[in-house]
Amino acid sequence: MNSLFIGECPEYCHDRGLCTVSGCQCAIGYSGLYCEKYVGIEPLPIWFNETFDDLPDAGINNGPNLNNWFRLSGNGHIRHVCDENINNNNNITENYLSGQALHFSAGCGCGNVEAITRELNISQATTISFAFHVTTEDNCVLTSSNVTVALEWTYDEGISWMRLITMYNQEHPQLFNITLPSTMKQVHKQRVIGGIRFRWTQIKHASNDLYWSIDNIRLE
Ligand SMILES: [Ca+2]
Repeated sequence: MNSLFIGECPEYCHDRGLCTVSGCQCAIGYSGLYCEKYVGIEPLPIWFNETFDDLPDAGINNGPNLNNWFRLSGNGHIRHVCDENINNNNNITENYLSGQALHFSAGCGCGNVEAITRELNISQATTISFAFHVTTEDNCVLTSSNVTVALEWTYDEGISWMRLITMYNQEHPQLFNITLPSTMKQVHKQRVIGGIRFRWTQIKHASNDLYWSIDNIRLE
C-alpha cells in the first residue's frame, strides 16, 4: 500500500517534477514514484537556446518542451508574437521576438506566473539573453501599463532565488543581455551534482488585460 496514489504528489515530487493526475512526471535526471532518485547519468546541458518556434500551442499541461523547462505556472502557453513588436517609437525594425513566444496572462489569478528552466551547467557560459514584451491580448498594441517581471536564478532547487534583473513597464519589446555574476559561477563550481535554474517570474501587475511574453532565450 505504500505506493497507493491518492491524487496528490507526496513531497511535491521533491520539487523535481510535475504533479499530474497520474502522479509525478519527473524532470530529466530524476526518477522514482516521487522523483526521489537522482539518475542523472547525462551531463547537464551547457547551452540553452529556446525560440519556442517548433512547439505546438498546447497550453501549460502539454508543453512546451519539458526537456528545456522544469516548470511553467500560471497559464503559460505558446503563441504567435504580435506583428507590432517589430516597430518601436523610432520606427526602427527590431525583431526581438519572432515566430512564437512563451506568453503569460498577467491577471490570470492563477497563483505564481512564472517559467523555470531545467538545471543547467553554466560553467562555459558568460551571458543569458532574452527578449521581453508586454502587450494587450486582443490587438497586441504597445502599452505603457504596469507589469513587473524579474529574472532570477537558484542553485538549491528553488529554496532561494537570486535576482538578476527586474523589468518595469516594458512597453516596447526589448532584448536583454545579462552577464552571469561571479557569485553564480562560484556557487556552481562547488556543486557536486545539479546546476543552475533560471526563472522569469511576475512580481506584480496593474491590469487584467495585460500579457507578457519571452522569446529567444540564449545561454552562451
Ligand atoms: Ca520565437
